[in-house]
Parts: sequence; C-alpha cells; structure tokens
Amino acid sequence: METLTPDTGRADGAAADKGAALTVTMAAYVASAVQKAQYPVPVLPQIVFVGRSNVGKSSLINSLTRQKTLAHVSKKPGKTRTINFFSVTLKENDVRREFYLTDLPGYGYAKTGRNERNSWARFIDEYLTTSREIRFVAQLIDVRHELMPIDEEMFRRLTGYGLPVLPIATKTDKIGKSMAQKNIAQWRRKLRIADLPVLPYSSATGMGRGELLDTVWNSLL
Ligand SMILES: Nc1nc2c(ncn2[C@@H]2O[C@H](COP(=O)(O)OP(=O)(O)O)[C@@H](O)[C@H]2O)c(=O)[nH]1
Ligand SMILES: [Mg+2]
Repeated sequence: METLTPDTGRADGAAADKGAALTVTMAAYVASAVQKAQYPVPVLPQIVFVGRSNVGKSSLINSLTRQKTLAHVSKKPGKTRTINFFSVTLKENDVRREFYLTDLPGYGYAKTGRNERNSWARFIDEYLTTSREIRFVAQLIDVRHELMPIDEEMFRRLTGYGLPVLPIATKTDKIGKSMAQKNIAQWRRKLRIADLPVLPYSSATGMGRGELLDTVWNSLL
C-alpha cells in the first residue's frame, strides 16, 4: 500500500515559497482515448487525476495550469467518457520537465447504466495497470462530504495496483477549516490510515497549487 506525501516545503515548516520557482510554461490538450491504441506518443511521465463527477477535477486542472478553458468545466456531471491527455511543461530556473496530465472520466455518476460502468471500469483498469509511466494518482474528494463508498473503492483499487495515491480535498473555500478537518479525519478513519497525507485545494483561491506543483515536479525527478 502506497500513498504519496505531498511536498510540504522546507523542514522548518516555512510555507511562503512553495512552488514559487515553478512555472507552467506550456499546457495543451493532446489526445482523448477510449482504447489503448489511442494513447499518445511519445510516452511521457504521467500524473493521473481521478474523482467523482462534479468533484472539481476540471477546475483543478485549469487552476493548476492557469488556463481557464483547458479542461472543460461543466455544471452537468457525467460528460467526460474518455481519458484525456494534456501535455504540460514545468520550468524551474532553466530546467524544464514535460509530463502528461491525465484526466480520467468521473466515477459515481448515478445515471450511468451498468453496462457503461463496466466498460468504463475495464478501460480505466487497463490504463492504470499497463501504464508504467504513472508517477502518482491524484484522487480528488470533495472536502464538504464524508468519504463515499465509491471513493473508498477507488482508493483501494489504486493502492491495490501499487500506484502511489495523493488524496486531494477539493473546494476548501466552501467550508470552514474545522468542518474540513472533521471530514478529512473521517476519511482517514474510513481508510484506516491515521497519518494519510491529504492535500487541501481550492481552485477558487489557488490554495494548494504550489504544493501540488512541487509534488508533481519532485515526482518527475
Ligand atoms: N467554490 C469553488 N467551486 C468549485 C471549485 N472547484 C470546482 N468548483 C465548482 O464545482 C462545479 C464542478 O466543477 P468541475 O471542475 O466541472 O468538476 P468535475 O466534474 O470534477 O470536472 C463547478 O460549478 C465549479 O465551478 C473550488 O475549488 N471552489
Ligand atoms: Mg470535468
């Protein structure tokens, strides 16, 4: 079982310059895949984003890359049925690193039929189990809610595949800090990992962006 510790900066706890030296110099849509033959080439390191429909995944991708319309932000859940690959270049001083940001279809959309869910699961499983370049999976969970069984199932599936998982608590601007801490504590109890690192994020305020960029950068080393 592997989880990923987000880069929380220097050992002295100084938080001021997380991700400060890192800039996104390029972010572009590359490909959508419904089968393996459609994965993009060249093969690059990949950071995968997954979560329930409406959890704020598209917003997070846009906020991370600072491109307002890169991922389609939709108020209607359950729309994306493909794996979408974005090519992103990060730069620190004169060093550049390129990776694919991989956007998986949202899970847990109630109106999706069982057959569609099954073929979704097979396709996603194939991607997750055969892509050796995956550095970690960012699993987005809405900070306003307790962990849902489908979130737990996804977490266990990912860690069962040996993939490092970074849970990201989304929409932190929408509730108070104590309520957020209460929910995250419930997630940890439910997953039975008392010290599970969880990265708080808000696409509205940019909270967590520097930490996430640092974590991505370090995973590309
Ligand atoms: N206040 C706030 N709203 C957010 C945040 N992230 C997403 N949303 C809203 O939540 C809804 C769903 O977001 P979206 O990014 O499309 O979710 P996705 O289905 O997971 O891709 C939209 O109305 C967003 O504007 C956030 O960090 N703060
Ligand atoms: Mg979306």
